[in-house]
Amino acid sequence: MTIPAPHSEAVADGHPMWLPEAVTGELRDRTVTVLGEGAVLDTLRAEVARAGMSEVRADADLLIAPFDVVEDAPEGLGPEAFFHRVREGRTVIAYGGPNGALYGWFHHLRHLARGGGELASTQEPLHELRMLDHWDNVAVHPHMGQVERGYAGGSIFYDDGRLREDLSRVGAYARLLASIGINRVTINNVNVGPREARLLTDDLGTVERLAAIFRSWGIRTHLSINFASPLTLGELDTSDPLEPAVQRWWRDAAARVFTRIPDFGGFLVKADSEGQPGPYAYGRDHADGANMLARAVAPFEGLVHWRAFVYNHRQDWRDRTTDRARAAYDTFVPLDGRFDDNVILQVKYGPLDFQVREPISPVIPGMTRTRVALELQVTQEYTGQQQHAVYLGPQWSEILAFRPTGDDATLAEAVQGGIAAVSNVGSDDFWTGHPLAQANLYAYGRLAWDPTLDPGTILDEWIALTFGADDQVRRGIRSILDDSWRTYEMYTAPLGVCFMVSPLNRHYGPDVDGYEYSAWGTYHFADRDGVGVDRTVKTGTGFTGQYSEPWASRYESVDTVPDELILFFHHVPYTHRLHSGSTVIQHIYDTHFAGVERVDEMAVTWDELEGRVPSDLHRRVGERLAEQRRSAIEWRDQINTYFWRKSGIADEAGRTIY
Ligand code: GCV
Repeated sequence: MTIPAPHSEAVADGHPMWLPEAVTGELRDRTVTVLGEGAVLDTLRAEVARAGMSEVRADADLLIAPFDVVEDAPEGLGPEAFFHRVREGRTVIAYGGPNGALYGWFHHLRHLARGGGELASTQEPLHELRMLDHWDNVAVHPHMGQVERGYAGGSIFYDDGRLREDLSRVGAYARLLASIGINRVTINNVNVGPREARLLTDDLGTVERLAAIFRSWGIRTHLSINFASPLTLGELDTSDPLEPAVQRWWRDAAARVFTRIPDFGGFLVKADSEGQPGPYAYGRDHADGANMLARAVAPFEGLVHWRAFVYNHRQDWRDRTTDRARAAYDTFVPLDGRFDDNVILQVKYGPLDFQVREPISPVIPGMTRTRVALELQVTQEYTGQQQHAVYLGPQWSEILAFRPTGDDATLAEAVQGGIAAVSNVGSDDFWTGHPLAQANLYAYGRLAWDPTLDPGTILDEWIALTFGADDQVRRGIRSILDDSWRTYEMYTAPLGVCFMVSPLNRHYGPDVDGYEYSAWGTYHFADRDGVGVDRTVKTGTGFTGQYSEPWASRYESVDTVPDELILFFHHVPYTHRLHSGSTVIQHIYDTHFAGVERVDEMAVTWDELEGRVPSDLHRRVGERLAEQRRSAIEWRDQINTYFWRKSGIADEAGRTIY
């Protein structure tokens, strides 16, 4: 089908993201039969009506019906599965349960947007839990604002201390999430302040209203809680998890929530992490803390997502024996086997903090008797803050395809507790600040559904659904985004060394030594001879020993460590020769010059799309590309100059270094 570019679409409420009205154009005046009842099917009926289809009892162009009433439908599949067949002008969407029906419908829209044609496809998500976490504060935080690490305006939920009156955007968002298969949302920041703690008590009405919107799109709502609430809300003088009064407090709190919101998902907890309270204050461990909460929600089939992001953020930089990368494994692996079944340990993909390049966290394969969830960051905290065009699909795809024990299961298969990620949307007209960052949200949902999808194909889908069928637009955006993650890596911190971001400017832009003498445990140890962190068992912090084979040995040796991670695992001389044939110093110079050149090419390609995409969107992306270029040059020049001054080794190509 041909979708006209949505130039003139009325978007009083902002750009529609990837489902403009035009997407359903071809379905107008066609007939449909929808079988089944319930809130989600009501939503689906409203969807088909919105597309201009009319419901008929029989012989419809599109039949949406449960598996058991459709001939040839597959058997033995779960409630989120669907079967989608287009044959001789007739379409069948057979479903396992209401969510499957909705997912099948959106699969059909994707299919039409990409040209349609005959097809027969059965789909079921790999994971039951596909979650988005919002770091939205109800009250504006003095340092972090309305949305912590948010780069797209305010929160779509809250405004200055209260729930927004107009929640139409939340409805539009829930629809978009359903279209990519997200079925869980956490509605407040993991750093839970006093105002946010009240969501669980006297402000439950807020949760109830948001949950009602999400529910109609098959999405269950979760809440971040503050572990010290029994104490800080003034009701008890302790929050010791082994204290019966504390256990009762949480049981009562859970009962209140589930009475009002029977499909409530559960609690997300950041405990004993970056100043958040936790069980340590009472000499208890994370299993004590997590199980206490898990038992409070268990009668209602609720879950506790307990985060593994635990480390000493008050480290002395002089102390070379403490390694932040080791912290989560050292803390949690000894507790493996002690967590209740409804506890999910939520682990960031790398051992540090959502860097552009990190090895996989060894906690994930290390916890074989615990349900573990993978945590990704859609919001681009360390990847350009939605000022830079950085498509993260390839990074996530690489992470999901990693084989932690060599040839056995992929990481995607190993995470029994599903996938979670921090959302990137806000009140901005384009939802995500940088309009091209919408592709990251889209890709996250698609990969959470099927981790084996190709990130390029996912981009094609997003482009078709967003901009229509103009092939020049498709090729242009593909050429800008396909390698943009690697481009960003090229002009920022090199070879897996991490950080080098500005602490003063909220992690945006370069500051090579910004964290070097800080308490945060993120150091690069550059000196006149070399750079990198020795995390080997033989001479370093021993972190490589937390991996299984073949990775433990591969990371331990400079001869076998992958180039892109060498500085994460080793301190090497600037003259060390990489597998690529280049020396470390020359690699730094080359990639930083080339990275900026690639940004220049991105800007030229974007200019050529003028008139083919909505003009306000074209302008916004153009402005962001100009900022990306400025920032990339700053990165290039600070990094190159820093290492030239440290090493005294000139660039072989004689380019300008200051
Ligand atoms: C919500 C990083 C971010 C913090 C964030 C934290 C976390 O440290 O900078 O803003 O806090 O991760 O994941 O808890």
